[in-house]
Order: sequence, then C-alpha cells, then structure tokens
Amino acid sequence: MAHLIPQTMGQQFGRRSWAEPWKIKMVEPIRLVSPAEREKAIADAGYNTFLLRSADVYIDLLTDSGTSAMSDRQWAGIMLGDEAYAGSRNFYHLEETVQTYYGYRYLVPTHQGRGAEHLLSKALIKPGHYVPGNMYFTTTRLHQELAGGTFVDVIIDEAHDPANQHPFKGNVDLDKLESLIKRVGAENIPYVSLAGTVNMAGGQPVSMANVRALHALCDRYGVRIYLDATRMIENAFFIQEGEEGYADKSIADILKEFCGYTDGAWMSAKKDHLVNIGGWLAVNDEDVFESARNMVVVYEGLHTYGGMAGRDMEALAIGITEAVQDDHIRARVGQVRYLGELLTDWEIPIVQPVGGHAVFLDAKRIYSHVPQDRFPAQTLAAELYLDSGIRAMERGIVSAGRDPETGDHRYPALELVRLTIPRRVYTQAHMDVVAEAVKAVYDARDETRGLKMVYEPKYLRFFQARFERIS
Ligand code: P71
Repeated sequence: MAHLIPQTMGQQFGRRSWAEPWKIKMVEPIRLVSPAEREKAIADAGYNTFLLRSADVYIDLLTDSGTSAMSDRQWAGIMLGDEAYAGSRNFYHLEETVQTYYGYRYLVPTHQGRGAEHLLSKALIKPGHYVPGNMYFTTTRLHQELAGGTFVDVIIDEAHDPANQHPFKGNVDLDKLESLIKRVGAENIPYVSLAGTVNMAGGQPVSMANVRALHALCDRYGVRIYLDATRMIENAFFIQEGEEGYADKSIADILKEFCGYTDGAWMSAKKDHLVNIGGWLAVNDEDVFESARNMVVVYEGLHTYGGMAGRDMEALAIGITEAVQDDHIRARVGQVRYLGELLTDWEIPIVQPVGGHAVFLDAKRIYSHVPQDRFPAQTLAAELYLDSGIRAMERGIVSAGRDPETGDHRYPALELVRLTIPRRVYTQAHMDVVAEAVKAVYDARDETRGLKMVYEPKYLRFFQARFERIS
C-alpha cells in the first residue's frame, strides 16, 4: 500500500491552522468504562442521560452549562472573594463589568439563570398575559407559565426546519409578532422574550437588523423587550462574521449595540461567562429594578449576592472580560463548527447551519422509522452512550413536555440530540472521537426500536423521567 502523508486539518482545507488562545495548566483525568458497565449504567439510569453518574461518562457533552474551564486569572479571583454578607466588593466589580459590556443600568445578582427568570416573570407577568418569544426554552417558559402567562412562539418558520440554511434562524418573525399584538392588545404583552442565540433551535443567532426592526416595532406599540443573554456573546460572533457592516467591529461593540435595543436581560452566567455557577438580571427601568431587588431577598439572597458567594462574583466578573475577547469566541465557536463540519461531510443529518454552543443531531431523520412517541432523540442519546461513553442531551418530545390545557405530549417539529461543547475543556482529538462514535451509531441505526416512558415527573420531566427499551 502506498505510504499516506498525513495532513493537518488546515492543510486539508488549504489554509493555515489556528489554535485556542490558551494552554492547559491543570488536567482532570477521565476514563472510558467497559461496554458491560455502560450497559448497566444506562439501564440503571432509566435510559435518561441526566440520571447517569458522571464517573461513568467518558466525554461529557450533556451541556455547556457550568462545565467551562476557568482561567488562572479566574481562580486567582476566587481567592479575592469578599464574603461579607452585605456590600461585598466583588458585587461592585460585577456590577461595573455588566454595565461596561452590556450597558444596562441596574443589576440584580441571582444564583443562576432560572433565578433571574423567576424574578423577571414575577415582576412583569400577570395572569392572562401573553409572552411572545423566539422559540421556547424549558425553564424560561415554565417561569412565564407559573406567573400566569401563555408563551407564544414568534420565531421565523425556517427555525423549525433543521435543513434550512438561513444564517440567522433565531430571528423573530415580525409579522407573527404584530398579528399577536393586534389580536390580544399590547397591554396584555408584558414583554417580548428574545433569546440570542436560540438554544432549542440549534444555537441559532439573531441578526442585528432583526433586533433593530423588532425594537422599532415594539416601540410603536409600547411593548418592552427583555433579552435572554445567556449565549449573546456567541450571537455577537455570528453577527461579526456574517452580517454586513460588522466584520470590523469588536465582539464587545456588537454585544453592546445589540443590548441597546432591549430594555434589560437575564443571564445564566454558567454559559458565555466561563463560570461554574452564577447569573443575573439587569434592567434599565427603575420600577422593574425595584421590584426585582425586593424579591431577590425572598427567593435568592441579599441584593448584593443573590445566591452567589463573593468569590463566585469575582470569577464571574473576570470571566465576562475574557468571554468578550474576539480570539476566545472564534476558537470556541470554531471548535463546535469543526465537529459539525466532520458530521456534515459524512452526511449525518444535523441541524444546519451549525450553531454556537453545540452540534444537534437530527434524530427524526436518523431514526425515521421510530415514531415520535417512542422518543427517537432520547433513544439516540442512550445509544451514543452505549457505543462510546459519550453523554449527550435529548431536545425533543421529552423536553417539550405536555400541553398544560390538554395534557397531551407536545410534538415539537425538532427532535434533536444535543452534543454540547463545554468551553476550553476538550481538545480536537476528543471531537474526533465524538464524530466517530456518532458515525458508528448512525451506521447501526436500523437496529433501533425506541423507548417507552415508565416514569414521568410533573415539572421539567426530561430531568427525571425513566424509560425502558422496546425490543
Ligand atoms: C443548557 C441549560 C441548562 C439546562 C436547563 C434546563 C434543562 C436542561 C439544561 C439553561 C438556560 C438556557 C437559556 C437559553 C436560560 C437557562 C437557564 N440551559 N436560558 O442549555 O440555555 O439557566 O440553567 O442557569 O438556570 O444545558 P440556568
């Protein structure tokens, strides 16, 4: 056989390679457990990857939430924690950093994203209200519903089609929004719930043109816009790369301009901000601030820590400044894209274009012979673990839950498995292992029959539901 000359990825694509803007200073050993151990572990977990023990997982792509590697600067910040009950200096550092990069006036810290969702939903939503949004997120919609609101999806239709190549699939469909406003009245819409990027659509971004037009529309009707800024820095990268007029603007400038079209934001700092725990709510409206600041002491902690330790707030403030660096975000999204491009080239159905934080496998197409009420995405996540000890997350019918009115399953158009990439944690070799595992499971797809649900909790069922194999 002729000797093959190996080529780097860069050479294969006819360009010079780029690398991450960091080097590794400390490592956490991981190991692949045996096939028999994996068989037992996933059965014990009721075929639900949320119920696996992480010691049984080899490469953990369950989520990018709280799983990032902190920098040496952030760890140094941990040692600067001011654990005073009230008025910790780390709070003021955090407040100033959020004001600098996001531009909002007032800050309320929370333990994580859903704490902020809870405060905002309670502050603004009244029973009978409608909350339009660019696709639902599980915790966000639940808090809106618990406050008495009804969520209405106003994302563009392209977002529900995994093969559609629209570059800004997170965009709001302004016609859908305007007809909702006309139908229910602006006074029954407390705010538009805008997310950048859109997690459940595949990590898809919102364009600057769209948020600008949304702002103009909402201004006309007197409707506020609140932003789920959880992965907004990743969203800024897509604007810089793909939207006319932004190639020469910094990520920080794009982020600030985008936020300027909104009235406030909530944040799960466990994503973009490179920390393991934390969140916040930031608003411009003094009344909303007053209300949230009063509630935070009931549900989270004093208004200068909101459930975080002083050291957490310091690591978070430093994390924000690292997260908005252009070279950081290029490497982060670049790694996700690398995995996505491998799978695309091998013709494995994934959500296109590849989003910011994850590659989403299209379980509906991969297991086209498994009906949706046999949970194709749940099944695919279990099969991936069985093959290679890789943990992914179902984002389909199990995540969508039941309709509160009818009690039936909601049947979402997207039936996906999310391979979520933690920030600064895995190498290109890990991505290769993952890609090969997906291919092996894909090649064996015809043997799979699906699952049946044998236990279903009332709220956010995907976390704790249990399944059995259909044979
Ligand atoms: C993710 C998570 C964490 C999660 C949450 C629920 C089910 C499974 C996993 C959390 C988000 C998010 C967006 C856009 C608000 C939250 C809540 N995502 N908005 O993707 O993605 O934040 O987890 O800090 O409470 O794995 P929180």
